[in-house]
Amino acid sequence: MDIKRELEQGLEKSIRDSRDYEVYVSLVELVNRLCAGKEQPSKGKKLYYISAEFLMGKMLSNNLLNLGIYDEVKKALEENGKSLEDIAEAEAEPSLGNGGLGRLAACFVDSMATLGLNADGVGLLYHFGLFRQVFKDNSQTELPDRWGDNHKILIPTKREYTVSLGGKDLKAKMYDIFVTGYKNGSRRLHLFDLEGVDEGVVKQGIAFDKKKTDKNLTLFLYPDDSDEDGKLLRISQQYFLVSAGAQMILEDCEEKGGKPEELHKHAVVQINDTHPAMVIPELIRLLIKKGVGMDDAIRTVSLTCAYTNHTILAEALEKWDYGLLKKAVPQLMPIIDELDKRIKKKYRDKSVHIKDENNRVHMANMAIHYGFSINGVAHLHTEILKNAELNHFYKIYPEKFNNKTNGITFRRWLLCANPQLSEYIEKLIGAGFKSDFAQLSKLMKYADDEEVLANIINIKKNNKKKLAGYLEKNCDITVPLDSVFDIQIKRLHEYKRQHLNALYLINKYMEIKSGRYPKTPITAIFGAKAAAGYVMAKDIIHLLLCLSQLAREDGKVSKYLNIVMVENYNVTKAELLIPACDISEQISLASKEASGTGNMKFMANGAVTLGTMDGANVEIHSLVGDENIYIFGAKSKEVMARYKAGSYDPKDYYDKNEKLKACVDFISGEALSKLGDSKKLARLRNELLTKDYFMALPDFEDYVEVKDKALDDYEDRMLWAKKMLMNIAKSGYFSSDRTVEEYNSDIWHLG
Ligand code: 26Q
Repeated sequence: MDIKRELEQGLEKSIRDSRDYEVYVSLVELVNRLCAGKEQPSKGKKLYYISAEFLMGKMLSNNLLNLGIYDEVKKALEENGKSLEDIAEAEAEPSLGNGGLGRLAACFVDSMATLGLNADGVGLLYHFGLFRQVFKDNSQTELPDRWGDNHKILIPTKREYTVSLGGKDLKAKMYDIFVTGYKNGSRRLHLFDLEGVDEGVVKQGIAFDKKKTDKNLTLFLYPDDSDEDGKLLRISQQYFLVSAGAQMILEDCEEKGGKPEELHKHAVVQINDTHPAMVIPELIRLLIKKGVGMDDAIRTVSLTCAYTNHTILAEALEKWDYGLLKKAVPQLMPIIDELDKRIKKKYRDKSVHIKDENNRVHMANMAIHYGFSINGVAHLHTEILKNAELNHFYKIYPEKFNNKTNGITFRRWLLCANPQLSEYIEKLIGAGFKSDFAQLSKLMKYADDEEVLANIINIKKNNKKKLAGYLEKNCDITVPLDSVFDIQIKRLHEYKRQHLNALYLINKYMEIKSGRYPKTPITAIFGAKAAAGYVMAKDIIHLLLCLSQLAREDGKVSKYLNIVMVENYNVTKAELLIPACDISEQISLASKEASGTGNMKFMANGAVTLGTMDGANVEIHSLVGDENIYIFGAKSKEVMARYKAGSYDPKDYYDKNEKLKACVDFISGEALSKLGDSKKLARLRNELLTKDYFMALPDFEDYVEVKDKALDDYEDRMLWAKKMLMNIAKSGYFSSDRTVEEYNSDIWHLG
């Protein structure tokens, strides 16, 4: 292909005379043309992966790689005075997700396209995404993330559907994004947008009139739901997604000549967490409208829908107030009533009912009863679902429960994010690993090869240099290149325990102040957004930013310890951070992190995990062995027993351990209060001392000991490099191609 000609035709001028953004647009148009020519035929049964989030990340480089024209384009641009890297910067990252669940959905659509499965993603088009995080006075503030302003990846379609909300008809318009498969065809992600949505209703920050659903419905992901209007808006968004989605699915079925009552033969719907669970009653309602009887409609839909659970936190399992549901979606209530009635008739056990005594509708319960599969996302998580959290359901439907350990797409997270490492691996073991990541295990034979180890150390150094350059330019912070890069990047949540890491850093700070210096300087990096209404999470960000300033402004300390909080953490930043990491922090309270997927990305890029026996860390541990991972803290059984006993008191640990006491007190002490808001800091300390719901204090001592051991081991660079290599070599299991193949062979059964 003559790339220059293709691009210049679109540009109507030379590449050289065009601005980066213009070249970007012309490249997107080229990608879309190529994708349109590679669309896979929709034959046989089709999977619809329905999700409130798709955290796609920038798409251009990944698409060029998958289409096999990355090098060609890069060369053509260079010959015409442009750099692909600069042009990729002109692309805004689609802000259609929040965290792991959304990124998982994005990895899955990549794998589906690569494997050539008949499968589409179905989601919403949020104009302002979650929010753009801006730090001010060491605190998080939120602004609309205007990612769509310059976006050309959206392809308008002719499809539109009417959705009734609160008795009013709204129109859903469908846009598509092409998803490319690696050396294979392309597929589509369908995103619904509200016709007539008005960006102008957002006034200050991310505040807007929540009542104007006909104007605001597709502006934000997870709008604040602390009041009734917010809850109504959330319900409305969810229904808008599932109603438009369900209409599209039935339309597809009809187009293929399928009868409505045989939907399960033509479609399978994977429900990503509870957010789209209303698709079940909506499909039933639509089938009944088409003349199918209630019994048949329920049976067909139950054979069509499968549910993935991503959490065991009770507060994250959605329960909607019956009265609110009735206000937003009165048409669904007779169906929900019927579904509930049938369950109540069969089971007296209240824990499996759909409508509870407080008139709340349990979305997960509905999805388990009226779907044919429920899966957890890592071995431990599924075991906990079966044996504890959802045990009552497991007893009724043992055959429905299954595990699908999460995965990541190595195309994005290794090939694109870390080209130097990827090329080096190719030199060592050939290109086969690029389509079969299990082949990374061939690297094992180099575990004691000093030249290879020296080379991977060198690649890591280059990635650190690139990150340091970015931090210097964008965060105004200079980090020593020879320091150990210790990184914790994920949503801010108490169970993920960023504050445990903070307690460690406070301890390290005090050690340095008392003249005990680490052998190698430490660069601790965080990236996290806190939900706008989550006070404790925002207080933890405040603590991290104050600590960062404290260390930065103390010349004696900053030689040994740097603490960096990256603003507006997103996929693009993850791609820069992960390849540069030495120690991957995966320190959730055991039993609480369903899987984690960042842990897998770090591993594939040669970082060593410091973590608890939680989520997929357990599987990483059994793959790499004790030697190549740092495990600490209470195990899940112990944690669950502690909760059950109900006798945990953080004070017991605080009083017993001088070091811990000093660290906890430091939070609200003079040094930090001078830099921040003493009320917030005191509130955080008090919370830890009186509640500590996620048990950071009991794990503190072990965390400090094991982390210091990791830092000590880092001193022997060759030994460390061997750990890096072993992690890379064993990471292939976590390819999302493997996960998606398992979904297909156990749940979807696509041709
Ligand atoms: C629920 C109720 C009310 C408001 C919001 C929510 C809500 C919103 C988002 C609940 C959950 C989420 C997101 C969850 C999520 O990202 N879960 C992560 O999923 C990953 C993929 O399976 C796992 O690896 C992570 O362990 C899990 O935390």
